[in-house]
Amino acid sequence: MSNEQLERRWWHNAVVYQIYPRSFNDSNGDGVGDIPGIIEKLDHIKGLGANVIWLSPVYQSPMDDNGYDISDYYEIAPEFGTMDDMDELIKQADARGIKIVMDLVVNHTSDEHPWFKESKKGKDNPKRDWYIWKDPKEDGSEPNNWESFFKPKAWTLDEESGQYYLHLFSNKQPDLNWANPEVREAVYEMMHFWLKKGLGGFRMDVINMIGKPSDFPDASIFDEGVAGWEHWANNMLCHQYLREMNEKVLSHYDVLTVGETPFTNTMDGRFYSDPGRKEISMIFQFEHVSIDREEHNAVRKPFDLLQYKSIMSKWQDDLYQKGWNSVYWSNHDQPRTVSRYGNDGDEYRVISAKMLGTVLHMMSGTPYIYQGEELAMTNKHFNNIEEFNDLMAKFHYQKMMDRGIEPAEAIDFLNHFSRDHARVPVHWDASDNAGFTSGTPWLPVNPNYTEINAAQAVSDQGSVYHHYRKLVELRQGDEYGDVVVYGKHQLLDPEDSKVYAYLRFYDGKTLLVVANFSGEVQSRAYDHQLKKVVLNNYADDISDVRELTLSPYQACIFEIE
Ligand code: TEU
Ligand code: CA
Repeated sequence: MSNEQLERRWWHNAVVYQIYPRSFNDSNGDGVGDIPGIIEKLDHIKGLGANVIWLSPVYQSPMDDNGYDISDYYEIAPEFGTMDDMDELIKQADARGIKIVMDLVVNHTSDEHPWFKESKKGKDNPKRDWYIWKDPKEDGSEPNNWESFFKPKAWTLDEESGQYYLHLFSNKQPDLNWANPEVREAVYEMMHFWLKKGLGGFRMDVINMIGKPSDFPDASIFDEGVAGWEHWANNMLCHQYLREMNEKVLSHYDVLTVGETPFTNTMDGRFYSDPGRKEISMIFQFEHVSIDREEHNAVRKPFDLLQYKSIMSKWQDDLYQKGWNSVYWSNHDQPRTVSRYGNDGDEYRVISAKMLGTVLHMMSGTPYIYQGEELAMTNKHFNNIEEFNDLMAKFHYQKMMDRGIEPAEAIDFLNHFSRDHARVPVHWDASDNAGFTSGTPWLPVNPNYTEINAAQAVSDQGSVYHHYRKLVELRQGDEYGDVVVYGKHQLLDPEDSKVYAYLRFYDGKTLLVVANFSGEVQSRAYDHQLKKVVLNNYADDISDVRELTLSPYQACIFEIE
């Protein structure tokens, strides 16, 4: 079966490597990663085969949320470098066949953005309506009961004017008013400025939240997520703004656009990514990373492989020929992949990380590799709340304290889920501070850097880095590229709680992917004739898939008749 209904696009077989600049590589010893530091390491990314870099924000920012609070969209934050450095990065990446995708953070700005400073000046200011200002309720309380991701309430009172402004994130991240056409035009103009530099596209931060219903109704759903989401996530206004953005900006360039979209189902996924709707290339959804916790309430739940398989398969199947997936294990907001889903102990860290990479990279969609995932970097242990940096960790901690949870238990939750795990600097080598900086790193490195680092991984053909490289080669190579990128997907044995197995078909070619998620040996039988073992994270010879003995965390890709 082929997928010819979907017009082929360059980003269909792209592999994205995500860089969180603050934590990637520091070139000048101030302890903060920077753009020249990224340029120094481009060959590491090229060596992996990734051909797109998603660069988390490098714009001017007071860094309340590490750059997701932008105070000037046309300037680079001095700690990250200069506009010349940015131009050089685009050029150097291009010379290696790598496109740069920048983060587009336009649901909100920083409260230190000149637009907001103007807006705050008073009700008559021409920029007042660029943000969302509302009168209090009669009793002086917030205009409605919406919550924020980082604060208890989504509204902050401005004493001077007596009005509240809306912020779905921190009070230093006021939401822009997309209902105002001037705001939209200003955003489009800024997007043209960057795209004209030859960018590969944009990753659009919480883009599914830009539409706010004009009546600002109270939330009535409190059992999941941030109260209010039923009103501001994925509404028709958002789709309308995206189609306008597509017409005025995106349609003029051949770019990859990925919308970050919490609270979405597969039908929403189609609404955003169906090419005929002319919105964006793909979304970045959160269903599968929400299995093991209630994030908003900071409650941990056991990881359930059956649920994981069912969610991933639903996305694979529902978007087939209808839209486009992105697939990922982690990003800068998620814990480390191998610690969360694999086994980060000495014995199985490498094996289980290869298993996880295999399962994900044989799926349809555009895979995202988060910096350090290719080294199987692990979660770091934090001892107390002072050691965390992220504002969300602090917010979750406070929530848990308010619920009467013991500090030790709260720290245990954060040791599983804090966004700081992803933000610990990348381990480049075994020298001081993992070779990340010659100074003092802004967030201390993980002491296990002496064993887990890029120098080791690149020189060891048996490393996770080289396994990922092979997975990328399969996607981009002639032999299996079509089946990996465009093949139809079929989940096998949905009730198998230890082994994840699925098929991919394209034009007479079939792949069988089998992955043991457990630390025990598993025997399984798949009723197919083996043609070739394409990749195996163990060295054993396999001659028959009708009688398979899978070692702990073993993962194989087979071509079958
Ligand atoms: O994240 C949006 C978002 O929904 C996160 O708060 C998410 O719930 C959590 O981080 C996932 O565990 C985006 C950015 O990725 C994040 O870094 C920013 O802090 C946030 O938007 C605000 O811009
Ligand atoms: Ca630096």
